[in-house]
Amino acid sequence: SAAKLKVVLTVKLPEPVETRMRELFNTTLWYDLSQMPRDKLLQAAQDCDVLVTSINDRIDAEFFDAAPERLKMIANFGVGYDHIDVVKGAEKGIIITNTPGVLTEDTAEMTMGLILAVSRRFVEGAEIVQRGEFSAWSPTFLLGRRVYGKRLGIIGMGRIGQALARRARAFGMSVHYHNRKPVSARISDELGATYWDDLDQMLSRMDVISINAPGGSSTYHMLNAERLAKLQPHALLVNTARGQIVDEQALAAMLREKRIAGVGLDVYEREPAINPELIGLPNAILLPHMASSTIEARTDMGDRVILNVKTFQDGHRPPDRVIPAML
Ligand code: 8YV
Repeated sequence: SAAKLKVVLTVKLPEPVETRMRELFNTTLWYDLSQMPRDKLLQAAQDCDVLVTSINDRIDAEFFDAAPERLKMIANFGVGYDHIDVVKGAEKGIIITNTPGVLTEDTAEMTMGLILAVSRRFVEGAEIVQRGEFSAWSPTFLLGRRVYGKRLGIIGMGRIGQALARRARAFGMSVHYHNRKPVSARISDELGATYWDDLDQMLSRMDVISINAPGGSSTYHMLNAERLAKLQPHALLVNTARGQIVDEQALAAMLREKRIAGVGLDVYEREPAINPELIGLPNAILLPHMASSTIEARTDMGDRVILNVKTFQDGHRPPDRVIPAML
């Protein structure tokens, strides 16, 4: 069999995943749970065949320019790869892979959970109990809004958007979506989803908006101040995709001015920093990028990374190779 590749991990992976990697490859761990300093990242890439990376690392043009001949593959632990300059990577002939499919249901679950939590004020209620302030019930206490019968507009109808659509239907929502193009007739029939070519029109007609599109330059500030202004004052927005899709400053202003009723956010423009104007608002549920944080998804993501690296080590084309659209 082929010689073992030298694999460097820039982030700690679940124990069973690391154990398996140590068996299959010549694996080094850079045990750094927090953001790794830039020079450390560039250093990590200096002496390996494969770099296993995550959203914490910025794999940009500078990185690729500094990368040695030896580096042949970047295996991303995650489905989104907007932190990787895939065009530059392709120019340098470096194979880039991601982990699609294995965190779809988990992310859709969390998104549906956020829709319910924001609509029905779970967090405000839980905090009242924790503070010992549940003193009496009243008919007008913590009134939320019913999810059943509401219109959900999904921005980005890929795997995760579709998984969310199925859940939303089960909760009695009508499903609408905006996407670069309509989904196939088969999927559209199954989901009973209405396609909106015009995002502004969809925004102005929905009760809940969920962002499930990829990040990167094609969706950067897709929801800018002007677009956000199309939302109705009773509308809710949830984002479990990428923070850069929304102008966070404009969103905070909308919330403070009550031009939107609530938000559920798992992702931010400058993670892990969060715009301070979003903090402390009762109608904003803010989560720390945890939509795919399940034991099952993390294990499956690790298995997917292993499959990609192993396939490459065996001299074949890795299944989850990311190819820049423009090449
Ligand atoms: C991860 C994600 O937590 O897969 C993605 O794109 O955002 C999350 O699942 C993280 O990005 C891992 O790198």
